[in-house]
Parts: sequence; C-alpha cells; structure tokens
Amino acid sequence: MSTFSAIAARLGEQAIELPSWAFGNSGTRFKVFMQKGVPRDPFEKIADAAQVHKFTGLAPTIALHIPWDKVDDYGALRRHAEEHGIALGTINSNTFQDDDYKLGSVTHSDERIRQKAIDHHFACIDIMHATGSRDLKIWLADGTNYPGQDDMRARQDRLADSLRKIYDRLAGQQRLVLEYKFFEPAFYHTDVPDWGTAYAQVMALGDRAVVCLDTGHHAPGTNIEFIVATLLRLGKLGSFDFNSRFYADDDLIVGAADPFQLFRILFEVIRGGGYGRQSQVAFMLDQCHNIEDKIPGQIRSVLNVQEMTARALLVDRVALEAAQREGNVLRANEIFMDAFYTDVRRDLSEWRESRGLPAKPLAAYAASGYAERIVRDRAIGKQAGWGA
Ligand code: PSV
Ligand code: MN
Ligand code: MN
Repeated sequence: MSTFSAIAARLGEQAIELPSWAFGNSGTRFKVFMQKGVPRDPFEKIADAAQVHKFTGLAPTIALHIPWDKVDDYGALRRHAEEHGIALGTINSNTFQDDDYKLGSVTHSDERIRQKAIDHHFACIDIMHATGSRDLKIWLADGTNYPGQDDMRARQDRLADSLRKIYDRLAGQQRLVLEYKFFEPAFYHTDVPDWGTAYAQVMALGDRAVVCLDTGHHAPGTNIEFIVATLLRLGKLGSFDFNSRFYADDDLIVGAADPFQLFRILFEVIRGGGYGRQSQVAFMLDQCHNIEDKIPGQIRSVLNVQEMTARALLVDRVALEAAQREGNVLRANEIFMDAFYTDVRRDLSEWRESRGLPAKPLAAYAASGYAERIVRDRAIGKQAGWGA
C-alpha cells in the first residue's frame, strides 16, 4: 500500500464546491425546521460557506441557484465572495417552482412555456458572465405521472431542441452540465432519468456539454462507480453532486450512509483521471441539513470526501494491476480493501496543521464563536430557505 506521505501532496489538489442552499432552512414535505442564525440572503450564505473553507481549506467555491440566489448586482456578489476568500462557482437553474412548469419546462408541448424555460437559462448565462462561473448546471423536474399522459419520445425531441438553444448561447469555456435523476417529482417517467439519456443528449450538443452525476439519483443497488468509470472513459463526466442516501434522494451528508461506496466512487475518479488540478470534473455537494447544524454539516461533509479521497489514493495500483493480471481474485480484493480500512484521520490532522489549518476543523469552528455571532446578528429578518 502507498504511504500517507506519498499521497499528501495530491490531497492539496482537492477542491469541493458547496451548494448555497445547504446553508438555508430546509426540510421534507412534512416540515421545514427553522434554525437560528440561518442566512437571510445570498451574501450571508457566502459568508457561511467561507467559514467551511476557512476551517478546512477544502471548499474554495460556492454554487448558486437561480432564482433562489437572485440579487440585483452579481458583480457585488462576486466581490463579496472574493473578500471572504472564496469564489462563485456553478450556476444551477431552476425551472421547477412555477405553475407554468406543472407539465414540464424545456420539454413542454406548449412553445410559450418552453421558451420561458429557455429564457430562464439565458438569464442564468448572463449571470455566469457577471459571476465568472464556468458551469451551467441543469436539473429538470420534467416528467409524467401516468402512462399515456404525454408522448415520451416527442419530449426527448423537444428536450434536444431546447438544450441546443441553451448550449449555443454559451460563450468561451462555459459548459452545460446536465443532471439526471431516476424519479421525483415525476413518478412514472422522468425526461432525463439516467446517465445514458444524459449522455445521449450532451453528446448531440458538443464538447462543452457534460453530465452531472448526483450520487442520490439512482435506484438502490446501482453500481455508481461503474457509471463514473464509463463517463470518464467517454470524456463526459462533468461534475458530481455528492450526498448520501438510505432510500431515495435523501440529500444526507456525503459518506454518512455508505462510506465504502464513496471510497469506490473516488477510486474510479482517481483511476480515470477525474481528480486533481488538471481534471475537468467538478466536485460539488448537493445536500440539505434539515435537523443538524448547517455549517458544521458542511464541514463534516467535505472532511468525509477528503478522508475517502485519501484512502482511495492509498490503493497500491501497481500491485492491484499485477494481482488483476494474474487473476488473483482474493489478493486484488485484499489490496483494495487494505486501503479502504486504513484510518487516515490522524494523518489528515497533521496534514492540516502542516498547512496552517486547524487539526480538528469542527472543534475549531465551534470554538470560534461564529455560530453564536450569527444567531445574535441575524435575529431580525426573513431567513433563506430551500426555495428562497
Ligand atoms: C433535486 O433532486 C435536486 O436535489 C437536484 O439534485 C438538483 O441538483 C438540486 O435539487 C438543486 O436544483
Ligand atoms: Mn443534485
Ligand atoms: Mn437531488
């Protein structure tokens, strides 16, 4: 197995983008629990995200969601982020909270509604120019609830046509990142349900159209690392939305439900060239902290990704390939599992200290007084929530 010191430098290449919506109030369809000190606007979400970066050194960017993070002056928002030591990242579009979109957005049979959804993406691209964002992430709630409700094939045609218009509007190095999800909110069929559909749609667009893999968007038992390997092989893995799940799209803390799956995914990412400064794969979180504190929830999340990245980097790939070539099944599996079972927590604490970061980020955050300060300072005003 590789040693920790052999992989330490590579850990310095890790950057994980935080979702602005993780800092707002959230819940299930049963109840949204309000927490004290939660941001009241995108500026405060950025300030909170900067805390995660300050204590971990792992989260230099924050993704925005439009219209949830709508402001008058995106240049000012960008400067605000920079003043806090982070940058604005992916722009996530939202075409799922408007009555017009009840039966679909970019796939809708009504041209007026389709154009409205396309125009929203055009507006997102304008925002990207001001924020300096590279990626436009499109997740669609489009789908149907009943067999026969609409023509599924015609919807694919309309999807392709709408995406083409959006893609053609991108400039320079900007990318279109298409996210798939197997169900919800539609229950019979989803217009972009799986990686194959997303791949077919982005392939038709061009080089700067890629796929987003949200780890919570597959049927239970799906071999997600195989999808990672396949999309990397095809040069079409654009980004991750990391989270974990026990049942469906639970949006729980990444690595909380199945650390071994996260390890397996990260191993394939590294093996396929998706990790590090040269890689074009964006690591992002897509989570909600419904019952736990939000900033510590995000700190825990990025640390979990880092921990499993370290373990995945520890896999002795030379020995593994030799065992695979020899057909030594048990040896190959042992090499893989040895890395997974390695406790890297103490090494990571030392690694952090060697970079001027706190050995224990969660404890350092708790001791900083920031949580108490935001409870005090944000006592008046409407809090941001999932959807605002
Ligand atoms: C909805 O399932 C979702 O979680 C998608 O994963 C998006 O990325 C996110 O919401 C924000 O739109
Ligand atoms: Mn997602
Ligand atoms: Mn989701």
